[in-house]
Amino acid sequence: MLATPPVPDELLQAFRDYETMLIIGHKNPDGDALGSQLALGSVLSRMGKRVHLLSPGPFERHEIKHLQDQFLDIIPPDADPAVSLAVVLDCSTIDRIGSFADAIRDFPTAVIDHHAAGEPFGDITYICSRAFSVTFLILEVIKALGMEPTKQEAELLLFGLVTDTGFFRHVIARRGEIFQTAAELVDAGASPKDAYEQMYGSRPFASKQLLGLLLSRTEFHYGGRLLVTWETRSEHEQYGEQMRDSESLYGQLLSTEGCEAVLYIREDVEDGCTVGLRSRHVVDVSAIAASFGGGGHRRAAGFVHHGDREEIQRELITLFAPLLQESSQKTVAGKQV
Ligand SMILES: [Mn+2]
Repeated sequence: MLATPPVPDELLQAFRDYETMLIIGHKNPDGDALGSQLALGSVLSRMGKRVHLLSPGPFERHEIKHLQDQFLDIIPPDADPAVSLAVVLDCSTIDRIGSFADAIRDFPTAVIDHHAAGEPFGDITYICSRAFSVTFLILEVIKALGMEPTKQEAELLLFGLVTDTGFFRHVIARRGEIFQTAAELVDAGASPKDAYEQMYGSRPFASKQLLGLLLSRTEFHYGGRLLVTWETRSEHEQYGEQMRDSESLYGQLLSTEGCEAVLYIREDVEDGCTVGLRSRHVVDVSAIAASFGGGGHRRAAGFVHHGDREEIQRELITLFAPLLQESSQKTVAGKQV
């Protein structure tokens, strides 16, 4: 078990010194970005700070939709760079915050993040790629400030932790610190049962139908080591972003016998598609995503491609050739084609 690096003193000092906090998370926010923002915002409010929570949205994931009301999509015009600190959470590159990147140009900026790949930015950084989630780091910040999380803050922090670890399924041996952190949060009032219900409970049946469609069209490459599926524009329009259950899709595909990596491409941006990459043991998908201007973690990464879906799909499949043992076999949903 390794200790997390200490929270930089200059970050703690900035939290004490600045009057106003602009807390910003990434586009297409998830439970880690929003949970970190809300929990840190709550702590800083308790310290007497004026807090603005900012998100470029869109709030499309099923489990976070209800949080939208608490976030602004523009910086309040009266925010003064002389007394305000911009705090960017869960972003390895500044373009992840969309138009806020320009808007905070004149503001001192702190960054708290846990991504392996990216282009570091900001005046004060607390970046730890070993951290399971940014909420994991926010708990360190809270303790370093000499405070304890409230029940609500603990719930938000646990929500980020279970989001980014697939409810602890991605945790490997000798990383016991995650359970110490989880225990602290549960003892502070967070409920894993409620967090599970929030993440996976009460999804519309259409999300299961979309999942079935994506599973049934899956292509097998390199003897089943690479599994590839996609969502067309018309399917995306038919089902909508809300019906997407990527977590279940990746879970089903990665648990297929012989599977090492998964590619899931969605025609969900105006002039192109979003590419999601996952791997089990060997392939560092963050390196692949980074070579296309994206980012992420070794086992989970992605990028946006401006261009044709079928073209990038072919290119990516070819890129996996040296990473997975070559085989000419190709099958659809388990059948040879
Ligand atoms: Mn995260």
